Parts: sequence; C-alpha cells; structure tokens
Amino acid sequence: MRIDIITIFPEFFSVLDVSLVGKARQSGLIDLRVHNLRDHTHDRHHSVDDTPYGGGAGMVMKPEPWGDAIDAILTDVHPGAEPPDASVMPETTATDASPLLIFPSPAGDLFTQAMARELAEESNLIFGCGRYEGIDQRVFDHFEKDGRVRLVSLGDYVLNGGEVAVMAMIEAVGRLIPGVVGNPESLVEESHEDGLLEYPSYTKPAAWRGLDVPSVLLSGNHGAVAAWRREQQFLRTARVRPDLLPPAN
Ligand code: 6GU
Repeated sequence: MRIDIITIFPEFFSVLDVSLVGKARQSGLIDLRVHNLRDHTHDRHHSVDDTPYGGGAGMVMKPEPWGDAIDAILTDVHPGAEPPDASVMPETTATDASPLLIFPSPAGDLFTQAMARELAEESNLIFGCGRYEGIDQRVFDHFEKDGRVRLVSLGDYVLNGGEVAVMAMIEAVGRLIPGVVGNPESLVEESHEDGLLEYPSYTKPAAWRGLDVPSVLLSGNHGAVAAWRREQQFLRTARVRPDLLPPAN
C-alpha cells in the first residue's frame, strides 16, 4: 500500500519509522511518503492560511497549496493521467483504483474497526492534515468531482490538527495489511474485531500482590477457558460500552 501524507508538520511523522509500521516500511509492505504543504506555496512567506470569508475567529487553510500538493501526488501515483481539471478532462468516474483522499476532521464519519478494514483494502491513501479552523471547502468539492474524498473523525473531541489522528488511522489500517502483523491470529482476538471488547489477559506469576489469576485459566480445560473468555467479553462490553451490544441483548 502506498500512503501519502500532506502536512505543515512533516517532523510529526518521524515516529512512523519505528515499531510495526516502521518494519512494514522497511520490508516494502507500506510505501509511506510525507509531503510539506509549504513546498506548494508560491509567496515569499509560504503562507497556507488566511482569514475566513464572512468573518469569525481563527484562520482557514487556503485552497491553492492543497490543490497543487494533491495534484502532484496524483500525478506521481498515476503518471499518465492529467491532474483533475474539469475544463480539459474527458468525463471520468472514480474507480476503486483511484487514490482515496482522507481528511481527518471532527466533522467527518466516525473512524471504526470496520472502516480500518475497508481502508486496508485500498492501494493508495492520501491523508491531508488540516490545521487552524479547517481547509477551504472547495478543496473537498474539487477533488470529489473526479475522485474519492472522505472526511473522517476519531471521536467527539477536538484536536488541534489532523496529524495525531492520521497516525492513529495509519496504525489501525497498517496492522491489517497482510504480512504486517507476524501472527495473523493475534488480529482476530482483539477488541472490536468481533464487535465486543476483548477479555482480560493474565500471565505468570499465578499470584501477584494478593491477586490470583482466575482458576479456570489454570485448569487446562480449553472449552471452559473459551466460555469464560466469551462471558468476560459480554460482561465488560455491557459495563463499559453497552452501545456496542446487539439490541437483542
Ligand atoms: Cl480526525 N481531526 C481533528 N482535527 N480533530 C478531531 C479528529 C480529527 N477526530 C476527533 N477530533
């Protein structure tokens, strides 16, 4: 999978050199490229934001640097294709082969494990990290005409910019790419994979600071262990996240 990130803070993403995603990059499973939005400005001050039309607090990111930065990536991904320009392009329709543009935004669709699984099927993801009060709406409207654009939110809280959200999404998506996680079985027993939270885990020693490991886990009875874990998943989900339980329960 090729992943392009556009940001005014490229140094944020140096952490993607380490851990699982770092290994996946070294082995070639993930081709990750970080682009500085300011490289696509043409004024002396490399400005990427301006005051909002209609007034209001804060600044809005200007459309031109975004347009140029995204055009450059689209051209690099598909060298034959012209950058999208409605006036010269023949009628085209977005296909699954076209890169998916993702903008982290508290106004977007909620990012879930199901969405992570969908994104892991893509061959090209482009993440655009907004800052300030957001990006000029015409950037989304323009690239939606000939391509695929998604606004995605991590949850109901506000981050200063999309960078941390993009890192979370890349970690969630990256580990679902075949070969990135060494033992694929470890993927299926995680929280959210079966719609429930995961069961509590224990390792040696069997007793620690007066707390004993539940005896069923020491019993050697695999059926009893599986039943206990399933029950724990339901109990924990009912207690912490009742919204995840199917309506029948
Ligand atoms: Cl994806 N971006 C920003 N800027 N804030 C957020 C978010 C994303 N998800 C929750 N808050």
